[in-house]
Amino acid sequence: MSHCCGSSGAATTTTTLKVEGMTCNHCRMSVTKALKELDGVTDVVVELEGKKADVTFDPSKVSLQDLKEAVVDAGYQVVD
Ligand SMILES: [Cu+2]
Repeated sequence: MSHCCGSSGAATTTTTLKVEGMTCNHCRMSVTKALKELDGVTDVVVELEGKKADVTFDPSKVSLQDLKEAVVDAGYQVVD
């Protein structure tokens, strides 16, 4: 009942979201937390000054749209 070699299950990808509305460190934390709470998101790096969020996620578990919605739900805007 075991698969052959290959220990890591998740094939993750990284995307960068452009986030508007973050003004302080608290905002950065809010966006980070909102994204990290999503199932399938493995890493989040938010840059306040760069107005962006680098998100590493498993696309089989969570979609880009889900990421955007999480940011919007937290009270910020994602721009294309
Ligand atoms: Cu703030």
